[in-house]
Amino acid sequence: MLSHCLRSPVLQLAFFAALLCPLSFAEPGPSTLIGNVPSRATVSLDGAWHAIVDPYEDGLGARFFQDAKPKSKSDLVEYDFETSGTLLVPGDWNSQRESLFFYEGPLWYQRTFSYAPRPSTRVFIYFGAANYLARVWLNGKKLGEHVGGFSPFNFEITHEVANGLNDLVVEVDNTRHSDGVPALNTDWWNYGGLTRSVRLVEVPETFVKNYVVQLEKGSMDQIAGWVQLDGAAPSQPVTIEIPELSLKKSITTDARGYAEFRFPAKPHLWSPEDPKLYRVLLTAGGDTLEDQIGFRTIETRGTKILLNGKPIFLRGVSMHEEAPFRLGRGLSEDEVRILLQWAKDLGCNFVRLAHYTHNEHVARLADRMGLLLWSEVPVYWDTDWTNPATLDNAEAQIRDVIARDHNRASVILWSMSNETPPTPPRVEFIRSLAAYARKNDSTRLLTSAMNRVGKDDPKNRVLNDPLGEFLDVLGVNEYIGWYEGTPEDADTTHWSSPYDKPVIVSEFGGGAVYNNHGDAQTRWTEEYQANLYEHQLRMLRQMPALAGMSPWVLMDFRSPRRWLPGVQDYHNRKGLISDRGQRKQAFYVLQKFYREMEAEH
Ligand code: GCB
Repeated sequence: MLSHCLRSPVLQLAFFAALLCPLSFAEPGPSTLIGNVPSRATVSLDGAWHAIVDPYEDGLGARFFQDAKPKSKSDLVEYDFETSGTLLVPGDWNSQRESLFFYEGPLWYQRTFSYAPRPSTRVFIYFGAANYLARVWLNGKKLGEHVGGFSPFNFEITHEVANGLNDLVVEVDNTRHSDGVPALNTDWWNYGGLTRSVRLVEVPETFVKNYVVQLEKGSMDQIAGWVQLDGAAPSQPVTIEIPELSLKKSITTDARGYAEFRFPAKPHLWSPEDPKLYRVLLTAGGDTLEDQIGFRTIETRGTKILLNGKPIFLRGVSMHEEAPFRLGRGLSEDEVRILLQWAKDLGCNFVRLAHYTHNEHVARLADRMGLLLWSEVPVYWDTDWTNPATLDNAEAQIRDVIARDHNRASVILWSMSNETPPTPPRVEFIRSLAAYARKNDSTRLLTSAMNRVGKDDPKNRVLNDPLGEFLDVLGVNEYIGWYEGTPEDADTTHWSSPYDKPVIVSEFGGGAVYNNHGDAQTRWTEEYQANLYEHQLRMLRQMPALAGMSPWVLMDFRSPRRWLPGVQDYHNRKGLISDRGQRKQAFYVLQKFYREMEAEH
């Protein structure tokens, strides 16, 4: 990915400048990303874009990026964006056109925009995400490429953007690859398209590219962090202000635009019960950036997770980035709020964002609503463990979500992977990925959802995946009562772990069709699912080292590998809530349990 993005000379410079930065407690990393774009004044390019479906990928050879029109009556041009129909951005194409429901392959987007360049202003084009490969051209000139369906990326266009009308063409290709991240098989819909907002970001010539402002690890009275400037005058005074704490500090960046800071402060601590956010202002040169930041600590001690120094039990639920009531990607802030409010109604203080980076509204809303988050990269099931390019790809994805969300108090866990086999190459892959994540953010906890447990005696399960050594928190997915045995088997199953670390049961559950009733032995009934939850919860109460759980899953979601007609119809039905917002019986079983846990902790 990096090599693709580095085709732009400006980004190359930024990249090598960033590489020179000293490694510290939270190094800025080689990311070319602009941080905190949602807080900047941007020009939205969302709306209807022209779209050409190109199943054989002939558009490259036919030079769609030139958006040509016949110059004469006899001129042959075999495509025409203007008359090819439109698709909404942000959005996936699968749920916008019936003919594209199962479509995987290349599709070309085009739109024009007017622009009036302003003096001393740099312009970037920022994509919230495009699944999976994106190639971008402006006025016929290639800006670069990006691989990875869930991370943001940007290209500088200061010297490419025209005064007046500009023509933007983006090829998006959601073909799956065995060496991709994720690889070939997933239990979620491979929604293709420009699935998040596209914006123009204007910044002064030298600007705040990224920053971290948070409590220093292990401290409740020191705020620490770093600022990275980008531009021709990288050495500048930078002011960091937190008006409510009457704090105003100035530092000066070095020749590479980088500075660290540390100063005493006693902020009121952020927690799910009291999600206090402070207005934080960063000023450098002509750039002022505003953020809303919560201050909290997160650490582990033995088998406990400590938030602000006190043990916390994570009452969670897993969720996909799938829109309520309509299914699909391209979620608005209001749609994210609905999902997070459902989690709160369930009694949650924690949400597992499965299985990839979710959109940028989520962590911001979670900061405001008081929800802790587990954020994951899509190293899912079979991955090309020995391929260095695959590891680079996974590293780029974790690097970019860290660069996007490292100021969000809600995010406490970075998850490296989901359900991967404990073979030596996989252990080595995830060990490297975890080391890389820690280098980019040493303040948060690392985890993985594991599912291979020592099962010599199925009644005594041992969480002994060798990966446990490199993680702070052990995630475990188990499906007693659904993929193995009966729900009652949970009553006599015991768990242990050789690691003195907290455990989160990151998945358990079973499928039910809303309003399908029967006895508790009949699959797909609400009664079966509710009974499964009853037995699971009884078992989990006895589980030593249990620090939290995120059952599978908040809402029914689309999956290509769920075929059963009349029951699944290409949906995974393990939701506690249907895709139409109806709550199943198991929702109330879990809600009751969470009320009890809240009272006990
Ligand atoms: C799992 C996976 C999740 C699936 C779920 C299921 O173990 O982690 O992605 O959707 O099981 O429903 O089978």
